[in-house]
Amino acid sequence: MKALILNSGLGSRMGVLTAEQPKCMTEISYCETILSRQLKMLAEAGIRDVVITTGAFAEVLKDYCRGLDLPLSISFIHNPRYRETNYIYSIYCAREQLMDDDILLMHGDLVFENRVLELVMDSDVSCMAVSSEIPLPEKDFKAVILDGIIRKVGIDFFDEAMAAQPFYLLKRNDWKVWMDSIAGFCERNIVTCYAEDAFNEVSAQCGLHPLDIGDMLCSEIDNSVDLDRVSDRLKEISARTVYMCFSTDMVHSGHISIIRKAARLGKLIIGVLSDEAVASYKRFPLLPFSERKVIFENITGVYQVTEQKTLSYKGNLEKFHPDFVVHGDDWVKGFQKPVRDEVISVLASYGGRLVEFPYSDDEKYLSLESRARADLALPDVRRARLKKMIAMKGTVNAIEAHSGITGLIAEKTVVYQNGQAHQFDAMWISSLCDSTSKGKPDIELVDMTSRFRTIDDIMEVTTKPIIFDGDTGGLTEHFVYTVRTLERMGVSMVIIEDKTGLKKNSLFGTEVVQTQDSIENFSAKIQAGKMAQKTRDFMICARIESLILEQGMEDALRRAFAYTGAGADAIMIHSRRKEPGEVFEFVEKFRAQDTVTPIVVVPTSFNAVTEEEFKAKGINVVIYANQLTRTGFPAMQNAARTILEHHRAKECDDICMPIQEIITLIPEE
Ligand code: SPV
Ligand code: MG
Repeated sequence: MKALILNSGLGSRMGVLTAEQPKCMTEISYCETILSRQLKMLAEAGIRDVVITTGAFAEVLKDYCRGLDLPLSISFIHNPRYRETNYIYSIYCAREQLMDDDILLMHGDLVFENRVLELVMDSDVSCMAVSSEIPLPEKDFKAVILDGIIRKVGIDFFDEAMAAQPFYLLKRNDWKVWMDSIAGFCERNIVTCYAEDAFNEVSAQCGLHPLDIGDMLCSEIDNSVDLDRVSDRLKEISARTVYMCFSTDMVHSGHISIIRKAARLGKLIIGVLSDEAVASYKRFPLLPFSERKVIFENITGVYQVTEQKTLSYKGNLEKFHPDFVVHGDDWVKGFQKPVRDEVISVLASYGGRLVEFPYSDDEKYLSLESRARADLALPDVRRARLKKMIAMKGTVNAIEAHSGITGLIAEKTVVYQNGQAHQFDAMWISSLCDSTSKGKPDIELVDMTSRFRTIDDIMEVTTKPIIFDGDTGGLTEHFVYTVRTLERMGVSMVIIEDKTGLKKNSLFGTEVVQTQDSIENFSAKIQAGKMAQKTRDFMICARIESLILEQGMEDALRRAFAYTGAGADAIMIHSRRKEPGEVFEFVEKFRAQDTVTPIVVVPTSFNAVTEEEFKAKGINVVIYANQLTRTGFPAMQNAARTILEHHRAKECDDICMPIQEIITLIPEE
């Protein structure tokens, strides 16, 4: 596409302003002339070739254009008869430069806003800018429209007409028809009329469509009154702001292209989603907020970058009051719809507008995302993430997984509530559930090799960090090997409990015989584990069973400080009471002396407490230790009973996942 700018006119109605230079060099805003503004906008929109017709002060104009130093190849075509002819003759002079291309035609005194340029350039058909909102002008151009096609353009038509501006996109075939007509006029020396008179003779073959630009700025400057009016509008336009939000950590050409478009609407403020919001919305960001912010700050066209702490735009919209919010049209439906609805209502409250561009679901971008996910599963990346999550969110949650499929449930389950997304931060490989799924009691009977196999099954299909239930850790001499293996696999944390001998599940409490280890022995085990690990990321958490075994708060606290002294990276305090009182008392007393060591809880019995309440108390990891197992097996038992009762499977169908769903549940990579 080539741009053609007609600058051969004398501009005599501009008075002194055109005494020494062409009209297009009139200043319209600070440091900007009509022409510099046009050329900059064309260059930014990707136009490379421009033809400018010249008349008076041709050399002044050429020097000026060169001085602008824009990435444009400009051909200057002089109309030697500029005093006695109209621009129909200038176009005729330039005809050889204007063959075989789509032409963006504009008058040299036309000032327009970026949205107009974008609409005209994006048109699939030949078009002319018209306005349904501006009253018909007395003296300026009007377009007569019949059956959706422009039949005539001129100043004397008032019926079936709309106000029109000399701003056209002409597809090459339509342009050829018009050009031939222009040539016919000029060769008959009809050179003082408008080029549009030549168009009117061939309009039926041109297919020129009206493009309604409403009240957007697109105006010629004929005199000083126009100049003042347009300059005022430009001040208003240059103060406009645009807001966009990004969660991405991999900026690609699709993002750049939408940023470019958005920046043409005004000063672009980008909200970069906080790490916490990104992690809850899709996955842990590969780059932290601080780095993502710097990337956006350095993209051309970005005016300001700010943090958006939630998926909701409300806070930032109320703070910045942008004139526009730009987004892809993918959020019209789906989980982001409530976010969009809220944006629309906040914008409506102060008169802002939402601009949506078509969303590109390009294959190459999707594969970037799946590569990022694959990276998250690498041992080093996965292992380090639990610590980062705790630092980032303060409190993280984990759900039990004991197989590939339960791992996938932990990985993929997302709940959207009021424009917020919630998902689990990590997985807990419970000894109870791992044993149960193998039909065995939770007494350290399932050996470590088998437990590692479970971890591997889960790791193969997931990316989230793993907390491993290491039971008692076994003999210290064995525990050091366990630590090394877990660390190598990419597990983030092992939790070992301070029991010895035949371990039973804590939820039995004192109903069964269980022996607590001595502080010395257990501390030595922790120390040996810490010595064995190779990375800084891996965490050993000491689980205190004093409350379970009714040894009292003092004992629990004494152990907690001894274990952290021995190097424990975190403390888990366990309880089987329905009320959280003793856990909260422990946390309060522990926090009075230690504000940093993460505290872990497993609220199987005190399950009425919410994550927010745990967070408020200073608890950092909340583990839902067995809920998938406790819901999955009863459903299976029910199915088995139903079949036995009916001697067939039909009655079971209602409680079964459809065959089609089960065979497509796991997508092939
Ligand atoms: C497990 O899930 O195996 C645990 C937690 O160790 S509890 O069952 O509460 O002891
Ligand atoms: Mg256990």
